[in-house]
Amino acid sequence: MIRTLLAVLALTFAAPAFAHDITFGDLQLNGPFARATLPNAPVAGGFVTIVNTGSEDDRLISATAEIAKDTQIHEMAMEGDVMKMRQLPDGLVIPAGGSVTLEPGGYHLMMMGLSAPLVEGETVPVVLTFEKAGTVTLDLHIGGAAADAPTHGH
Ligand SMILES: [Cu+2]
Repeated sequence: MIRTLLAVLALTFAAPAFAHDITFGDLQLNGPFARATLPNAPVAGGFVTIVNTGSEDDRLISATAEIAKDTQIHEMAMEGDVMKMRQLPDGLVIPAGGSVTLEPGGYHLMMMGLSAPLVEGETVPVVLTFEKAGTVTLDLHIGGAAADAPTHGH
């Protein structure tokens, strides 16, 4: 229920600003965004909806960002009453004919060890590698530092 609400809020908040959608083989990468960070913030999340129009599953296996020492694929999940996040060591399956949304409170790209803050209105490039589709560079549009940004325990 909370996740659904967050998803609706995130979509409502962010949808009009998106102009960085790309189509890449059988994949559509829609609405890539990140949120502005404070100076010296150690981490930032990256978000995008990945649609697989093909007939075979694909898998997001890695991500890199020049701005970060390390970029990981994470999920948020409830552990008892506590929202925690963890790295997905096997990546994220994008089912054939389906889609996966990376969003605040859910799956996300975790940029760790930032060398510079993320500035609202700019973009930050990330390189995504998929098992079948290959490697693509995606520009994340940097929005405001929204108050409902996920809390990260790193
Ligand atoms: Cu994370």
